[in-house]
Formats: sequence, structure tokens, C-alpha cells
Amino acid sequence: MKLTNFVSADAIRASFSSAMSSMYRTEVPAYGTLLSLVAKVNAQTLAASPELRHRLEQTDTLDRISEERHGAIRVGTAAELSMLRRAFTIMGMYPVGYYDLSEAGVPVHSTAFRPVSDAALKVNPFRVFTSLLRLDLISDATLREEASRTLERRQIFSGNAISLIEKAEADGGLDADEATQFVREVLETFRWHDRASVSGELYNRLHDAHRLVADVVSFKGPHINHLTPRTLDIDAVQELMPAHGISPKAVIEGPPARACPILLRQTSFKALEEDVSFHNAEGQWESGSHTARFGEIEQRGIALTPKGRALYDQLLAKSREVVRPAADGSNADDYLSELARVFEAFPDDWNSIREQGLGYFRYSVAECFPQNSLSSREASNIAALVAMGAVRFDPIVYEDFLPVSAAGIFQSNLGDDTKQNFTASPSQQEFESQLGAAVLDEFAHYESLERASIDACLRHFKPVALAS
Ligand code: OOG
Ligand code: NI
Repeated sequence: MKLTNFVSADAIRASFSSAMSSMYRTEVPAYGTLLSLVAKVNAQTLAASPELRHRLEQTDTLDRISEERHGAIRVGTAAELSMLRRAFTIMGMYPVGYYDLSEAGVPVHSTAFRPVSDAALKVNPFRVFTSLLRLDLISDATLREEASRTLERRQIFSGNAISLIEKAEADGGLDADEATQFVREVLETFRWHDRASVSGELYNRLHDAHRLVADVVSFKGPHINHLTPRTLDIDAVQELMPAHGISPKAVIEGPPARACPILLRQTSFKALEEDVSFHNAEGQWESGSHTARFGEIEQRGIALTPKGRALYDQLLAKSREVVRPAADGSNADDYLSELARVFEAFPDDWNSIREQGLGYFRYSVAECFPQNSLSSREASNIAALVAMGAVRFDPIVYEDFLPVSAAGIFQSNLGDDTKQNFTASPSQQEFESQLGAAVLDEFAHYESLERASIDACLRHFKPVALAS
């Protein structure tokens, strides 16, 4: 019998996430500053809120917080996207959700590669928001053609990376040496290159069409453009950023501050202007600059049901009808107070959120509950078990992204003058065929997690019910 010692996908992901974080810290030192600031605020928040600490301990999710981050990349072709999917599969990361950003003036559509099972998320929840450029939305046909030829010529993966991906697929895994090499080789795809692969002249034309097109097409690979640690108090970090030499964007994206956090709140610091060089017609290097890489932080709250999400979308749209946040921050206070006012309509205690079917919860058997005090009717009814205190419930964390927030993050980093209109054209089917796989429906997934936790509680109490 052949003995194989494969490294688990979770372990490969954890080591990749950590390698990516070290690389980005060297490339963008402000990201390191942000990491220390977030660690400090998280420690203070936990010290000040024993209840939050207890909840995180009870749900076995305290340890993942300090390791937690997401990154983002933008690729140019279907072939690049589908090879990435194969690489991420080896790290236990699967495409979840479809995001159409064309509606928000950004010519991409996206998914998030992330671990999906509870167990995998606990080991390391690293995720990568991955966007595919939509050249079809660029109106200049000549430019479109040049961009597409440039993209066709590049290979964003090393030969070794591709061989290791193929080997893992054929063998069903990678041994320790191969896993180490795999992490090293795949990391190269995300590295920053300060020498553009196009001329300054073509760069300028791509840039004029849309800054994002220049960012995707002009370089050797899809450099990681930000990494985002998870904070337990985003308002505190936002406020402390300037004192640490980081200037945050004007407003935090997403819902307002609440006692019971919902979905996702995010803020970023502006992309840096970096020196790059372009070759000219004589084949010499000329210096120029490019703005793409930034830093971001996020605070995660409960995953909402379709009903809860519809209410969130409706309230967000309503507040933006009254005040649209200006990029320069001039109306930030007005926007935030309007947002807080409008969101009063969203219940802000866990039980109401649960009873009204707005959010997903994980149910678990309460410690030291005297089982024999239950009737069989009570033991088979989750609502009754909750009401009696036999079962506790904790919010399921939202592990995904929000299109309006993502658009805000894109915009603030593309330069605020670049608001462009594209015809909204969501095309999930096309995206899935470019990806080479279907994306997971996030609502169905959260629902199945909730359902499984309910079933486990009911199974736990069932023997008691039969005996009574
Ligand atoms: C991705 C922006 C979206 C988020 O956190 O919503 C994103 C990008 O700029 O490529 O990362
Ligand atoms: Ni992000």
C-alpha cells in the first residue's frame, strides 16, 4: 500500500496567508502599521468586553481573529481566472458569490475565494476577492484589441506553480516539500512588479479608458492590491489611524455602528502613488508612476437572510438618496447621521433579529441544562428549547462581501474623479463559464449551517424525549 502524507488544504492556506502577509508588509509598510494598530485595538476591545470575549470563546472563534485577513486581486482573462481557481482549490478556497461591479462604474465582475466549512474557517478564514476585467465594457475597439493582445501574451503563473497544481490534482494532494514549494511559487503571481510590461504611451491610453484597465493590463501579474485585517472595533481604528500616520477614507462603508453588528463594515487608506518604469519606442526604461495598492480594515457582523439583506439594501439606498457621501469627506457627518437615523428601522438585539428571520444563527446545547426536565414536545421544538434556555444561539459571522461597499473601496482607490457609467450588465453565467465552475450561493450556505446546528441540538435532546 502506498503511504502518502499530504499536507491538509487548511494548513496550505494558513501558510499561504501568512506568506502573503509578510510579503505585503515588506512591499507596503503602512499595512504593517495597520496590523499593529488593529492588534492593539482588538486587545483593548476584548479586555473591555468580557461578553464579547466569552461569545468568541464559546464559539471557538477567538483564535482566528488575529490571523484573519482578506486580500484582493484583479485578473485579465478567463484562463487566468480558471487557473487561479485551481490554485485556490488546493488551499481549500472555493468561489462564493457573484458580484457585478459594472453597476457601480467599475468594469469588472467578481467572486470571493474562501474556505466554506466551519472547521476550515476556524483554522484560517483567509479569502481573496477576485475580479475579472470586462474588456467588453470598454468602448474603444482598437484599445480593447490591444489590451486583449497584451493580456494573451502574459503568463501570470510560473512553470513550477502550474506543475504543482497539476500534480496536486492528479495525486489528490501535496506532501510537505511540495506544499512549501507550492506556496512559494504561487506567491510569485501576487508580487508587485515596478517595471510595466507596456509602453508609457499604451499605459496612458489604457489609463484614460479607465484606471482599472491600466492596472490590470500593464503589469506582469495581478499584484495583491490590499490585505485587510479584521478589527473588533472599526470606529476606534478609523479614529486612531491619523495619529499613526495613515489617512483613512472619508466614511466607513456599510451599516452604521450598532450594538449587534450586521454584515460588514470597511474602511481603507488611499492607494499609494508608486514609482514604476515603462519602456519607450527605443526600448529604454522611462520613469513614471502608478497608483493601485492600499490598506483596508474591516469589522464583521452577522450574516443576514435574504429578508434581512433586502432590508439592509433598502435602508442603505434610502440613506444615500438623502445624502450621498462625497469623496472629500465634506458631508461625512451628515451622511453618518442620516445612515444612523435610517437604520433605526433595523432591530438591534439578537433575539429580535432571530425572531424576525433577519439573520442566521448557530444553535448549540446550553451547558448544564437538566435534560430530564423536558417534555417530548419541548425536546423536539427548537423555539421551545431556546425559550427554556436549553439551547443558546450565536450569530453566524458574515464571511462574504458587499457590492456597494466594494464599489466604494474601488472608487476611493481609483481616484475619486473617475466615476464612470457603464450599463449594468450582471452576467453570472458568463463569469461561471470563465471561471470553469459555478459559484456557491452564500445564502443557501448560511442556511445549511444554521439548519445543521438546529438538527444537532434536536438530536441531542431526542433520546430524552423518547424516554419521557
Ligand atoms: C477590490 C475591492 C473590493 C472589498 O473589501 O470589498 C474589496 C479591489 O479593489 O480590487 O476588496
Ligand atoms: Ni477589501
